[in-house]
Amino acid sequence: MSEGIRAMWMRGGTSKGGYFLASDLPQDRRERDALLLRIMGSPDPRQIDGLGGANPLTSKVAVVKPSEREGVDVDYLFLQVFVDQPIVTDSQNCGNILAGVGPFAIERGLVPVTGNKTDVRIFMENTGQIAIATVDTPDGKVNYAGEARIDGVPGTAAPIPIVFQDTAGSSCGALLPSGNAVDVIDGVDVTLIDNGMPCVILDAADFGISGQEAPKELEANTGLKTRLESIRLKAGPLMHLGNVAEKSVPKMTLVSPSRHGGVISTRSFIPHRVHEAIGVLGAVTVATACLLQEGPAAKYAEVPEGRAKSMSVEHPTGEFTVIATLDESGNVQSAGVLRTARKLSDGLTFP
Ligand code: NQM
Repeated sequence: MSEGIRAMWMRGGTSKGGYFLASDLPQDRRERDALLLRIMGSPDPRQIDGLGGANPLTSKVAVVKPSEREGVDVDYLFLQVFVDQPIVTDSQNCGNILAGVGPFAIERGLVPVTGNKTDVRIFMENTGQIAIATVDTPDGKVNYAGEARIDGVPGTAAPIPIVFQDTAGSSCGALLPSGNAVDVIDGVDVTLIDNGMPCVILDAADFGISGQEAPKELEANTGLKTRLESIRLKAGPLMHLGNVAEKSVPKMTLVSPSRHGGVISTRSFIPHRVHEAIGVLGAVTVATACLLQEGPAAKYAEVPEGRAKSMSVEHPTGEFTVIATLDESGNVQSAGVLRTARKLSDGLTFP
């Protein structure tokens, strides 16, 4: 039996996964991926022989190392471990798992505590951008308990505000990679957009649904899923993502008018299961689509006035507020979000 691999398991935002120091994993990518598949118990829809939770939202990995970049504390590589296929991909970032990176880096001694709050500057390797997470650190160590509440997670926890900068075109090279606010694919108007997460924004009404359905109901709608996958495979090359058949991007976000006072309502295929809430950078990207002149999101969006916009994106288990700060040209310059995280276990895992 192996001597075990050091891993911390954490809830990060509305996701859950394993957090590893890069130095605790094999350098060789194939060896590393084989190991992570074993640890998660993939490929298997139940992940019965591993720590994965049988859902893409609970089959995630953060690989963290001290950064050599000027003004950056740590580098964070996100890996999505597919549940039922032998695939580990770095083709997407994850802002939820990101929420645990600051606490993890402090716990592992990569970042010193600087007072009651400690800012951790994180280079997100998947997309090459910086996020600044503020971690609650009274008494010289990470505190996880607190009063912050995020929809999609029961109870409350210590707040972890995160600010993203310059996320436009994170994976696709441009905010609107096709050059258009609206394209037509399979006869449907779509917005192909990337402000931190490549997303295809679609009008739920174009698929004969209200956009208020529960995730399970949407996942049972095979006709809908077939149409979305056909659009997604065509969107991939238009978004400069190449063949996306085995990639977890772009995400497919169905929008409809808000029902609870927010800017817009969403249901997100990520890309084959339906998110119980919405991804962090997914929400930033949808909020940005709401600010365009045209497109399925702009059509329904109720956008607040001012250069610092508090934009509430509704999702199946509540809402997600993005504080979008616009520059003079009306482009999103930075986006602030609130997340929480919780350390669930720390020890050895035996692949
Ligand atoms: O968009 C799920 C999640 C995510 C991604 C997904 C995320 C983000 O909720 O930043 O957080 O879309 O695969 O963890």
